[in-house]
Formats: sequence, structure tokens, C-alpha cells
Amino acid sequence: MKRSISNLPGLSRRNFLAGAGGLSVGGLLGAFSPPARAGALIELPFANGRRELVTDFPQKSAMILQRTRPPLLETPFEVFDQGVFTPNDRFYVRWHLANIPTAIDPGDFRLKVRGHVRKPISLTLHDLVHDFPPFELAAVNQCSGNSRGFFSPRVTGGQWAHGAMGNALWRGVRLKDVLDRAGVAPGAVQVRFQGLDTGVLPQTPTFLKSLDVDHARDGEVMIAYEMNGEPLPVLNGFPLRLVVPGWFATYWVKMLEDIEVLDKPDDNYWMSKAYLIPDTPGASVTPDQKGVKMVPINRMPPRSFFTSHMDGAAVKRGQTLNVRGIAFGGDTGVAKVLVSEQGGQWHEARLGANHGKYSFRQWEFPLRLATTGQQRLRVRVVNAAGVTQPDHPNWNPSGFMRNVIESLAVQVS
Ligand SMILES: Nc1nc2c(c(=O)[nH]1)N[C@H]1C(S)=C(S)[C@@H](COP(=O)(O)O)O[C@H]1N2
Ligand SMILES: [Mo]
Repeated sequence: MKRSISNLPGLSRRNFLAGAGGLSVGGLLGAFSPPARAGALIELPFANGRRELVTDFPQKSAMILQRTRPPLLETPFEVFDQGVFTPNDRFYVRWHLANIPTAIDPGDFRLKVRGHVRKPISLTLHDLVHDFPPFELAAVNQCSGNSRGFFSPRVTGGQWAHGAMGNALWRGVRLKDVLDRAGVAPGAVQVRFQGLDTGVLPQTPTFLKSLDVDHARDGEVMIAYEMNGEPLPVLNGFPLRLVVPGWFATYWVKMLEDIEVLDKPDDNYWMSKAYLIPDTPGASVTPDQKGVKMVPINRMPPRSFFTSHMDGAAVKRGQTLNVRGIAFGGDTGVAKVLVSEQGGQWHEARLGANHGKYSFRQWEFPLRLATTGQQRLRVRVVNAAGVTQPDHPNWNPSGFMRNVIESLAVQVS
């Protein structure tokens, strides 16, 4: 049973854009109590990888249940073979705090800009849609902990396979334009973002993330009100979310309602204690390494995946296997994608349509398999800055930033 999905007309584009009052998404989120389920199970490819496949979260169809409250839902990997844009109803979900508003009235909603500005402002959704030039951009949203379940030795945190990422066409306004409306005052250092979600316990730190002022005003960081041509799903941040192209999703604050310009660096918990990575190549350390300088996680490194086949695919020797997948350059575009047989040379794959440098890009290659036995095909991407993935996995205690070269096990007979 889908939870209160019938309330969805309140989210229609027409009503949303009109900013009409009295439209509520009340009840959509309910309490996330898991109702009786059909019990479909999915096996993620690491130890303790059994998960439920659920369809009862609002505006979501089949998703891998990682946690119920606050919700962590993973995109089943086959979705990435169906196109470069991840459908909204299959887009992964990650929240830190359990109090997520169950009713947001698009007519009452206000986005505030305050702090170290010339004139604090408060904008309605109608203002954002009508008073600012629209801006559109395709970009990959990826959790810092995507693929954490593959870490060895294992680390704590959400045990995601590769489905804590998604690509969407985001539409909204440039953050720069909104900041300029308020007027960033001289001496501003960072800009801090807050959503509507709160913790259950008073001592839980509010989820706050900050960007340097120059980054915030780079003309690409945006406030999105649409995702793939629709209002954002509630679980992906309705009615507004920050989009920080090329950067890990922790900065992409959902249900964004408060923007504070700061005249000193933000030292709140989520910037100074959480989401730190070792300041080493690939954010990699050894499990016993001590005294490493830590810095806030930031840009994404490049990644590429096979999507056309699953591990264990059976192939006849001499047969041509049409392999296909997706790649992204991280903080810049895809220059090329390379595919190889085990121990073989790298072949340059054919790339699909270019949706911009922050988007997934499809690739394909007809691979002739010459040797029999079990073998691992490999795929890697070279981004526009010449960066590619490492041969060996990185490791850090938070399980962040995995981007080792991925492989596909095939059985050639
Ligand atoms: N308000 C709010 N925004 C948030 C978070 C959160 O807990 N609260 N989590 C961040 C993290 S860590 C991730 S990975 C992304 C997930 O985005 P999604 O749920 O739309 O996929 O949201 C980011 N924005
Ligand atoms: Mo995340």
C-alpha cells in the first residue's frame, strides 16, 4: 500500500508555480512505520547484503530499504541501465534527522536570506519562479558514502552498494542571483544552508552545511525547485534544494529554507566534525594510521560502472559482448571511457549524448572475448582534467569517496 499518495495533487506543477495557498502535502510522510510488505528481498554483493525491496514510501516505487527512520533508500542498480537520468521515483533518499515535515504549504513557504547581507530578504516560491531567470543543469547527486558496503575492512555507516547516487536535470535559480538580491556584505566568508528537518532530541545538532562565498556565487550552484521536469519529491527536498554541481551530496541541502551569510568560517558540527576526509591522495589512509590532517569532503572524483550485465554473466568464447554502462567525471566532464578484458588492453568506448559536464554519460563497447574461464572486465573513465580511478580501493574510517576501477565478472566457455 502506498502511503497517502493520493495527496499528491497538491504538488502539481501548476499549483506549485502559482504558489497557491492551502495546498499541503500533509500526511505524505506519515510516520514511516513499515507496513506489512510483500517481502521481496534483494542481495547486495557484500556480506550482510540482504535488504528488503519496498514500494511504500511516498512518491517512490521499488527501492532498497537501508533504514526506515530517518529514511535511507537505495536505487536498485538496474535503474542506471535504463537511461542517464534517474527517474524521481527511483532516486535514492538519505536523511540524517528524523523530524521531516509532513506538511509543507507551498503558499506559506518562505526562503530567507540573512546574516552578513545588506538587506535580509524572504522569498516566496512564486518570487523565485517569476523574479529570477530560470537556470537548468544536469548533475549527479552522490552520497559521500556511496559504495561504503564494499569497504574492506568494513566501516560503520549506511551499508550502501552503488545506488546512493542519481543524475537529474535540475531547474531553479542561481544561488548567486538570490544572494545578489540580498547583497552580500564586504567581509563575508561563507554561506550556510539549513533545511526544515530537525532532530528528535534537543541535543541533536541542526543539519547545517556551508560553502565558501566565492563557490556559492560561482553561477553554477543553484536552488532547484524542479527535478527532471517535476517538483522535487518530498523525500528529495520539496519544495527547494541546493544543487552543488560536482560536489558530494552532503552539501545539497534539502527543504532549503534558510540561507545565512557568515563573516567567519562555519564551525558547526556538520562542517567541523562530520563529513571530514583525510587530506591525502584519494582521501585514503591505512586503518592504523594516526594524526592525519582532516578536511571537509568536497569535490567528487570520477567513476564508471557496467550496467548492461551483472556479475556472473555467461558468454561463449569468440562471442562479442556488447557491454554498456554509465560514467561521470566527478567535478568535470567525461573525456573518455576505457574498457578491457582481464589483463588485456584498454579499448575506447563509444560515448552517448553529452548532457553537460556534471551529468552521467552513457558508454558502450562491443568486446570480443578471446580467452575462456572466469574473467573480470574492467571499465574506467578519464575526466576532462585527465583524472581517472585508482587500481586499488581507497580506504578511510568513514567509508567516503570510493572510486576504485569497477569490474564485471563474466564466465567465458
Ligand atoms: N535538509 C537536509 N538536506 C540534506 C540531508 C539532510 O539530512 N537534511 N542529507 C544530505 C546528504 S548526506 C545526502 S547524501 C543528500 C541526499 O539527497 P537525496 O535524498 O535527494 O538523494 O541530501 C543532503 N541534504
Ligand atoms: Mo550523504
